[in-house]
Amino acid sequence: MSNRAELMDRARQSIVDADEMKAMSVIDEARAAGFDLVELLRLGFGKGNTQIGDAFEQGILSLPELLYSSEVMKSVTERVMDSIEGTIEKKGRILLATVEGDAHDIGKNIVASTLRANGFEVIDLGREVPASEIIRKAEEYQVDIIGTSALLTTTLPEQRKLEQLLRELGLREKYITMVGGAPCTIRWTRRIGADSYSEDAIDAVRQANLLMEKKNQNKGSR
Ligand code: B1M
Repeated sequence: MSNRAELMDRARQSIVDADEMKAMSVIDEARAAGFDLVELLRLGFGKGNTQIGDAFEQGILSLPELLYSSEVMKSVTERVMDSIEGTIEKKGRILLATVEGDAHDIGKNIVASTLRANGFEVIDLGREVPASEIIRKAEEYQVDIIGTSALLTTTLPEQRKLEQLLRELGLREKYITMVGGAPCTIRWTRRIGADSYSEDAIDAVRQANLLMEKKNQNKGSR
């Protein structure tokens, strides 16, 4: 019989080791033992996800290692989310995309997995997505939040383009906007009129929680 703390640690380690087989067997064991899979995702696998992001930033982890680990995190998140589909109430629906002209999606994928692991429904449009397409999909899926990632100083203006287009279409008040990516700053966020900036995936969850709380309070007071 597996002990909870030991399973959590094995989940974390499976992401650090980018070991998909090990990760899947931890999910099977946790399910058989009746553990909460969302908690396993958040406090076990999620911890590994944060650890690999930090290790890359500190130069301890190489880029291919980061890629392999984030792919395992993606599979694990999908597997857990599929198995609990419909059993938990989602905190909100978030659309994520890397902006047009930008092929960097490793960080955005980590943000997507972390948000999913923390109870958000995420519609991930992938990378190099034009602002018009982001808005079209936001309308189609009736999302609460639109989040964009930009990794190049040359593609950062796409985040401003999204804000402008939303305003032109009279949709700016309908959506909460979140921005992120290495060259993005709080100053830039204020300058373009986006609602929120997050430094990393954990911060993105914190911001999304706050923004949804605020949205629900406003709904309640109307
Ligand atoms: Co590119 N690249 N790259 N690259 N690349 C950078 C970004 C660069 C800093 C390298 C350098 O010069 N030192 C530089 C940008 C310089 C600049 O503009 N200031 C650069 C360049 C110049 C380029 C090319 C132009 C190179 C060329 O072809 N001449 C080219 C552009 C291609 C294009 O986009 N059209 C290019 C290409 C590539 C690859 C395709 C080879 C590859 C991307 C593969 C992929 O993503 N699928 C790549 C990579 C891997 C990098 C580096 C090495 C790593 C980026 C990364 O994944 N970081 C990068 C240098 C570096 O950072 N050491 C570099 C790890 C990731 C976890 O962090 O993405 O910051 P990050 O995400 C974080 C936070 O930012 C935040 O949370 C994440 C998790 O903690 N976050 C959000 C991100 N999005 C968020 C959204 C949110 C909230 C938080 O809310 C919505």
